[in-house]
Amino acid sequence: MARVSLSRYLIEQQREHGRIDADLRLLIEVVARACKRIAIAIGKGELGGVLGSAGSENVQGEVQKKLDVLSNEILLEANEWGGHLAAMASEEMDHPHPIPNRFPKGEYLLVFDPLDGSSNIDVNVSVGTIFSVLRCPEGTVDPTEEAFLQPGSKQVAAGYAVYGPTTLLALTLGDGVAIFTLDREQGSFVLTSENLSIPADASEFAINMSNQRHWEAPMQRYVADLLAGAEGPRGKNFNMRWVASMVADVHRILTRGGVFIYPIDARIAKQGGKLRLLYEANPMAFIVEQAGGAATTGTERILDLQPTSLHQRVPVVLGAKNEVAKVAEYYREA
Ligand code: P6P
Repeated sequence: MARVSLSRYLIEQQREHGRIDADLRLLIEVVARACKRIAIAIGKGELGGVLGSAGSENVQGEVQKKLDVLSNEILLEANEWGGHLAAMASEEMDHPHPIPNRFPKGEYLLVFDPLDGSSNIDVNVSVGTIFSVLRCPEGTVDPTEEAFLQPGSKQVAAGYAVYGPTTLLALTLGDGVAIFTLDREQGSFVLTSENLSIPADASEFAINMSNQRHWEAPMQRYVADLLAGAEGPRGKNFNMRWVASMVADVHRILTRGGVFIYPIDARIAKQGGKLRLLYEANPMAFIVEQAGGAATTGTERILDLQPTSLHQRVPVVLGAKNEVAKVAEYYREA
């Protein structure tokens, strides 16, 4: 197959499918370039002096790793001059980041988790960057938090980079999902698969079992039935994986199927869940649905949720559509 670079793919999406305009094409290329820089920084590890904590906390009250702060700065710097954005928001910043007045503003909003799963960095496990693109509401001059509070169904693009044995970029523009692999010699992302499809049934589930005693009863029953295997109500055996890096877990599901669950539990009920709606659940839900999967809170479609705050958290059940529907059955029966 002739090598199709990310640039060529985006040009063709613009020219042949009218899916994107020049500003959105620039946005995706700039984010991909930023992800290359993040991949290089991560790849240096201890030799780059970038491991360990930055000695600060983010809005989530989580200790920031040096790479969290560095990745955030790389994405801000890469995107502020291009004239394609009205504003940016990030897991690492309390409030939206305005485009400096010295640069032109555009019609898009970019929201991202610059380095997801960063607790895995110091033990050399795959981590990633997740991003979501929205249109800035008409007539908004200085976008505040409210401009970002749009249902995930309004996303015009979403994607993630996985910094693993290879660096991959997954991207949807609303017309299927494409995966690009970073050619380290050339420094360019090359199309390596498109029109991904998640099998409707799952044989593998991903959940942090150590929280089992805190889950709601329907979730406890659902997982107990998975664990009961062929002799149990499901009549088949299931395998389990938990990387504790959402990007790595979701990428596995996108490429070989399964279901990923971070449910509400008694410890985190008051905060609404663990994963953030705007820059984890929404982009991943868009990607998973574009690959024929489903993404809910357990009962509600994630892309239909009306966000109420920038860093809002929600429970997440995503992946094989029949398995996601099965979880909802357990909740309905309860
Ligand atoms: P736990 C990483 O911190 C993250 O936000 C997701 O990437 C990941 O799926 C989840 O939290 C892991 O949470 O409770 O298993 O450490």
